[in-house]
Formats: sequence, C-alpha cells, structure tokens
Amino acid sequence: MTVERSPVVRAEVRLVALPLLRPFVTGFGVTASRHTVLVHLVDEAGNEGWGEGPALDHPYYLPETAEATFSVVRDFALPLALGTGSLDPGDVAASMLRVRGNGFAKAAVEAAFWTLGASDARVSLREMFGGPRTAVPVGESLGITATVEQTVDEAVRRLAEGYQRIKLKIQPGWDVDVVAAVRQAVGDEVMLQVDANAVYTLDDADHLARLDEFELACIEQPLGWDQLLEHAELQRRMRTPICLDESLRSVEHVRHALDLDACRNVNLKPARVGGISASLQIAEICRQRGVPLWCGGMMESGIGRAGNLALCSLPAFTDPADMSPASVLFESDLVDPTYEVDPDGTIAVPAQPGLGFDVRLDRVEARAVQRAAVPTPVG
Ligand code: OSB
Ligand code: MG
Repeated sequence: MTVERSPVVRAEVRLVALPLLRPFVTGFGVTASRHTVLVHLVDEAGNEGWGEGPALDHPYYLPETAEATFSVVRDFALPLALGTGSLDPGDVAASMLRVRGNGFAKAAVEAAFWTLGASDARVSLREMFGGPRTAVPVGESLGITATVEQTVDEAVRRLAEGYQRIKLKIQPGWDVDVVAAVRQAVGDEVMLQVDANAVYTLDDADHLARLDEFELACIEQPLGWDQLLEHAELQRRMRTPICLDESLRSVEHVRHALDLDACRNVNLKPARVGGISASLQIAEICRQRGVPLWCGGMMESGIGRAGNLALCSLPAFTDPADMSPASVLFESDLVDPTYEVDPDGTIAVPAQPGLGFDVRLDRVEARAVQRAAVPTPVG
C-alpha cells in the first residue's frame, strides 16, 4: 500500500550570512566571510524540509561559490526537482542529473526532500538511512595559525576536551615543523592527520615523504583538485595514506580514485559529492573495499550538519568526522538547540523526526541576503 504524500506548497531558497568567529586559514587562502545556501520546503500538511548547500564565498576550494549555488538552485536545480512531481529523493536526484557539476546546489535540494520525507514519516534521518550508531566520534580541523605554539596549544586543548583526532592544515613553509611539534606534544597514540587543500605539486614529493615518519592517519588532498593520476604517482612515493577531498565530487570519482590507487582513505562531504544518494553509494563502495571513510565538513550550519551526522551513523564510516560545533565556528547557529561535542569526543545523532533540529527561522530571515520562491505544482 502506498500512502499518499501531501504536495509541496512552498519552495524557497535563501543565501544566508553565517559570520565566522575567526578567519579560517588553509592552503587555498583565508576564508573570512561565509554565506550558505538554504532550501526550505513546506507541504500541504505543514511538514517541513530543509537542505543546505555549503559552498564557500570564493572559488578557491572548488569552482562553485555560494552566490552561484544560490542562482543554480533558484533557476535550475529546484525547478527541475519540483517539475518531477515526485517527492522521492532518488527521483529528485535523477531530475537534476542534467545540471553539470554544481554538487552543492543539487545536495541542498535533495537534502530538503530527504528531510521533508522524514518529517512526513515521523522518523529521524538516522532511521531513514538505517544507521545503528547513535553517537559520532569527531576530530578537529585546525587552520593555519601565526605561530607553531598556537597550533600546539589548540591541539592539546581540543584533545583535553575529548576530540578523538587532530587534523592540521598544511602548506609550503607550514608542514614538517608544525607536524613534528604537534606529534611531540600530543604523543604517539593520538590520531593525527594533515590537509594541504591542493597546494603542493609532484615536485614536492620528496619533501612530502618526510611526513611519513610521523605516523599520520592520512595526508588529505596534497596535489591539485583535479589530479588523480598525480596523486597515484605520489602515493607510490610515500607511505602515509593519501586521502582525497576536492578530487572526489561524484560516485565515479571515488571509484576511479580507488581503482587508480590515487587514495587509500576517503573524505566524504555529502554536499561536495552532490547529495545524500551519492553519499550512500560511496559509503557502500568504501565498505565493500575496506577503505577507511570519514565525513568531512564544510563549516555548515546545524542544518547541513544534521544530514552529515545521520550519515555517520552508518558503520561504513570508520574514522572520526570533521564536525567542529557551531559554537567553535560561528556567532550563533541556525538551529537551536545546537549540537556540541560530548566529553567522550562524540556528537549525539539527533533522534528527533525530520531534520532532527529545530530551525531558527527568525535568524535565517534576519541573515538572508537574497531569497527567492520557486513556483510549486500546487500552491
Ligand atoms: O578541506 O576539509 C576541508 C572547511 C571548509 C572547506 C574545506 C575544508 C574545511 C574543513 C572542515 O577543514 C572543518 C569543519 O567543517 O569543521
Ligand atoms: Mg579537505
């Protein structure tokens, strides 16, 4: 028996400011301002769906910016999705395949349909994905700081707070020395890894191989964002497992990277790969092949983190997630109450039906710098 779903009567997209407490410094540059894209659906019965497309303000991480993502959602992704007349996230994802790239835009739209479905069915996203884990181990991603001492201090502080892993951003001139200092300070048992955000070249291979002595869990995206073959070459020249982030923007990219041995560890950001459906497929590929998998972060608001947390309930996720809480990143979250890291270094997976968090519509409205309503079939 199929139960009739109530139709979507309102579909909106907003570009929302999410002021950072401090600039985030990485190999791709300084991220000082942050906007994000939110899709909001309401059906006739009053169920709500929320999705986030957390592209950055600049095109230095990946090509898409927050502004471009807003306009692709408004003009293409959301109209295509609504045009199907289906509320099934798989149909919604299929309807947007015509849109090349633009994973963040497609992910925002698809997530809104997933959470609308969970809200209608009165189940949590975790239950919808069938994940058994109710608490997700998390690590901290530490931006580049003015001095090595500052980074060491922050790593030590986060570990004392319970975080289960430290990730250091590196770039030429800020790599071997800072890694050595942090490894020395935290000891051999702590899970430590680095993220270069695509800032090195193969000419740096011998230098990067010096990181092998620090027993890192992985080195994330050392080379160019589209350089799978070069990463395979680098992996032949260093022992530390290479993890890819920027290079993995679809299910196919993950399969190709693993087939080429361009990475031995996967950072899965659901929004980067175009949504939850693609993420579920990638998680299954990694599980089948026994590849270490963890959920990356895009400094999303709690709206985006909700989907990430629910995905992390699946056993395919073997390693701690990048999931700094909103209290570390932003002046305030867009959900209230927000999530925090518990003293055991985990974040609880929301049990509440639908998105899992209550959205502060007043804050969303107050911070919206652009908004658009997309016509719905009924409404
Ligand atoms: O490379 O993992 C990255 C944030 C924005 C853009 C790229 C990256 C990051 C992080 C994630 O390091 C931090 C977080 O969301 O908690
Ligand atoms: Mg990264």
